[in-house]
Amino acid sequence: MRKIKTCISVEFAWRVALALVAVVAFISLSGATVVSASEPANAAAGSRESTGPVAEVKIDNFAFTPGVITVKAGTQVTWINHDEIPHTVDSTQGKFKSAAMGTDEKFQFRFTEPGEYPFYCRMHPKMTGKVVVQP
Ligand SMILES: [Cu+2]
Repeated sequence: MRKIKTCISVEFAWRVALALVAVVAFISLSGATVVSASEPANAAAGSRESTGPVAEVKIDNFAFTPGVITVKAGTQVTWINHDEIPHTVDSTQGKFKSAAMGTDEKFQFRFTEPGEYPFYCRMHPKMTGKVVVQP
């Protein structure tokens, strides 16, 4: 009888040990999950920072300012419409094309290839500008 009891308690001890191992494993796994969950967030934040340089072109009083902007390859250019009527940003080479932007709306495009990128507003074709992308 005593032997059986011992066996049971050994088995019970094993179960407790296994349960502890499982709990420890779960904690370390969830710890790993937390780490891996925060890593992409950090990576995303990092990539947001490492997205490279940014530049801004304002649209004000039917004009792009600056009219010619020179940036490094990889720069993300943001156009912001400060007028009270809609404007667009259209590449004359068909490289990019914004929707009609209302007041304070933005359009963004990343220039990865060196070159010259003239653009205009398709609602007011006399509104023109150019992005010069340097290597
Ligand atoms: Cu316009």
